[in-house]
Amino acid sequence: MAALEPTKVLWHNGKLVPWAEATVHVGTHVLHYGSSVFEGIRCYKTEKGSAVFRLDEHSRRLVDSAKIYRMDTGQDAAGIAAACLETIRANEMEHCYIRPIAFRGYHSLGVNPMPCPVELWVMVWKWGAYLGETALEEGVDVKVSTWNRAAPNTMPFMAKAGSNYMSSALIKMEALEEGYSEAIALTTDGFVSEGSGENIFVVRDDVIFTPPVHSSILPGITRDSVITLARDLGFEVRQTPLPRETLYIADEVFFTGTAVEITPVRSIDRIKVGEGQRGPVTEQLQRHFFDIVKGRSEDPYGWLTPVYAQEADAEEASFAGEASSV
Ligand code: PPE
Repeated sequence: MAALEPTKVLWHNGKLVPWAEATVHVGTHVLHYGSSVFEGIRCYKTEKGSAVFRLDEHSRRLVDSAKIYRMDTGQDAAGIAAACLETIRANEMEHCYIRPIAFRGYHSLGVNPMPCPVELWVMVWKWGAYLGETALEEGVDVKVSTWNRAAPNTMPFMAKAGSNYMSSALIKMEALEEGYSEAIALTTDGFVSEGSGENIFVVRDDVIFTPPVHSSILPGITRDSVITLARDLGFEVRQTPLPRETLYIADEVFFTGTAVEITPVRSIDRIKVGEGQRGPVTEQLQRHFFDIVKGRSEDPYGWLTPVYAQEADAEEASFAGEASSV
């Protein structure tokens, strides 16, 4: 993975701070106890200017995650969305990944996080293909992880919390060490859950299946977008617990997520998925998804928030005719 490239500024509790000054003390609560919640959002360069994908839904999920952990960030969803837009504009990004993060700051150490002030930051950076350059077209080789996702009422997976990602890191490191791009984790009772940073979908006989929220998944916003797109394209979509072996007998399997977008899975545990290449349902969903996020087609769901709205006319002129491909 490429090293972070500094941008000009980060947003911190309402102020813009230069990149090099965006630091914390080693005594900061989050470093010891993982007390953070965060989001990952993409800003796309569209044919009508830069636009953020589902900004309101991501902002709302951050509010929800903070509420689960009794954190007061000082911002509601509208405030978080505004902070994201301000950070993109201050850094003059055309396209980027946006990471708002709230964490328990510096005051005292000990498990109780309540005395520690909550800090809210937004950083942005350029993030390309998540599972490699060829993944979107050719698909990825994955395994079923030996690590399960945590059971319900252990860690709240509906919160996008930093601490959940120690589970993800175990899943990811095992996969990479064994020569796979990614791994799929099961729930503690053996049903399919999700990848280390992605939701998963299975296609069989043109019916699309995905694990339900109670299968220890993060309720992904890309997952929700794909369910909406698929239903509007006429597919039946079922959110139902999936036994592990449904992965091996699927016609198609694909991951969804902000970073991974829609990425086909071509083998699982060295067993070919379908023909061992991107399938037609995955391709159709990718085409509709990328047409919307890149502004090549209408945005019937209102999923895009323009970043430089006041410059919309100028943006339209400068981006006109610039076709980008998946
Ligand atoms: N499950 C997990 C565990 C997860 O981390 C993500 C996003 C998803 C599902 C999909 O959610 P959504 O982005 O709302 O569709 N993972 C983010 C972070 C990846 C990282 O390495 O950091 C992402 O895709 O941005």
